[in-house]
Amino acid sequence: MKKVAVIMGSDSDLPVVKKCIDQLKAFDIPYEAHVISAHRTPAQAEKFASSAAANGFGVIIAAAGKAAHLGGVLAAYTPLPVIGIPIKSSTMDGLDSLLSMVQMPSGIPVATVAIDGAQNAAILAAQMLALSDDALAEKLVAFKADMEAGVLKKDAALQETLAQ
Ligand code: RP5
Repeated sequence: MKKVAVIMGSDSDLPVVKKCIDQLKAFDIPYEAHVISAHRTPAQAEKFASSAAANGFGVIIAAAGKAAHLGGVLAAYTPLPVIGIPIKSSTMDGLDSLLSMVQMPSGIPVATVAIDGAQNAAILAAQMLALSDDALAEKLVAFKADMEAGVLKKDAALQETLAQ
């Protein structure tokens, strides 16, 4: 299976990004995580993204806050799909990060999840890789079934509470 690259702009993003890494691990998806900044280490951002496909990656996840250009810069240097996680890291509650990631010009998409939506980034990456991996596709079906069972259980508990 191809690897997922989890790139964060700063180690201060890790508490949020950890939810993404945990979900990738739960799906047994091989990954690498790195701190690379679009602004502080632009040469590394170019180098990593330019060689990512040749290095066995299938998807890149980019987490960044404030003027969050990381996803866009990585996407500029690779044909791989890039998923952005806008981090709520500033006085603007993450809206700055969200808009910096999602408002990409035509030709360079960044598939942006919700502010701090790290788990969804991992699920979306899994769905992309599952297009060519039947075992992973089965794990995604089981994941959805578990979610459904969890909600049904909560509804049953609610009905019991309301009936008292
Ligand atoms: C962004 O600036 C990072 O992704 C992080 O969310 C934010 C703050 O970085 P630090 O100053 O904590 O390193 O580039």
